[in-house]
Amino acid sequence: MATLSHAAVDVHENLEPAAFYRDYVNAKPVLMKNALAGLPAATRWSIPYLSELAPDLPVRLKVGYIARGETVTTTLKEYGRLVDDVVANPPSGGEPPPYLHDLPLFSMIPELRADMEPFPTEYLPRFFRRPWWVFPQFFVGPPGATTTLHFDTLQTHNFFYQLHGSKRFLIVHPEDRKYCYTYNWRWSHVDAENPDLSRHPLFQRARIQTCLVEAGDVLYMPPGALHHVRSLSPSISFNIDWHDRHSALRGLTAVRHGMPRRNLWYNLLLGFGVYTGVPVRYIMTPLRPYFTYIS
Ligand SMILES: O=C(O)CCC(=O)C(=O)O
Ligand SMILES: [Fe+2]
Repeated sequence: MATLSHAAVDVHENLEPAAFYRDYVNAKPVLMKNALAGLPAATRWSIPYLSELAPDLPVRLKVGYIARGETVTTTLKEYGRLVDDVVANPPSGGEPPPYLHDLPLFSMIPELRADMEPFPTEYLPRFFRRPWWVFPQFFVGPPGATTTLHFDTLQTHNFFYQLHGSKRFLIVHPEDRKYCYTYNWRWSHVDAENPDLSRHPLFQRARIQTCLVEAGDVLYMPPGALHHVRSLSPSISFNIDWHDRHSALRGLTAVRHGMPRRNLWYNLLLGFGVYTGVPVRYIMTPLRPYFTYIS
């Protein structure tokens, strides 16, 4: 086993959209520190708060390693209890704990939207602003909840919004995917936190950045950046996977590099939205399966 040296992700408070597009989009990750600090969600949200709003809501949990895709369904209230158990009796080693992963909670619990206003839509391309709340996918979990190294399936840009608790990200440069021993299109065999360089020697060439993301922060990751994410406490986050014109086009040619064919369809739809500015409701019907498919 080996410890590799990691560079820090750039951190900015008050990064204006123009500077963000000039210096970071399609180039490198950046942490927008406290960008959400004024929103009610950043102080109000906790796992009990969610489960009291919708105790009987059925939620799909991922169990074991996320890449395996195994799920069980429970209620939000039961999941809250499970998180309390993990906090009270932290497991020592073994598989990561069950994780509520990739759920469109703003559609499932519409009351949550008010806690996120005024949402900073000005960083998103126009297509993703109206209405912004159809795009987020939530991640809610106990300390130790982990998503192992992967890149996002449509090769979108990623805004990651942290509202409660904190997470540690390890981020690999998109060009260094060739050192990551990937399988099933986007998953890596490498344990990025504790790489076994005798099995995965090329990984020592990967450029890795690290970042602590805390409640109120927004992290940007460019398309194709691989990321490993660990919750350091009970945590509530959501992301928006978005395209600009460049990434939408690259998302079409990615089938040549092994992207599953059905991603081509979703990238066509999102690209159509980005290029034409059509309101999302006109393409919501064909797009809907995407929101239950990404992982
Ligand atoms: O927060 C996590 O566990 C995973 C986040 C992630 O992979 C993403 O936002 O694409
Ligand atoms: Fe991801």
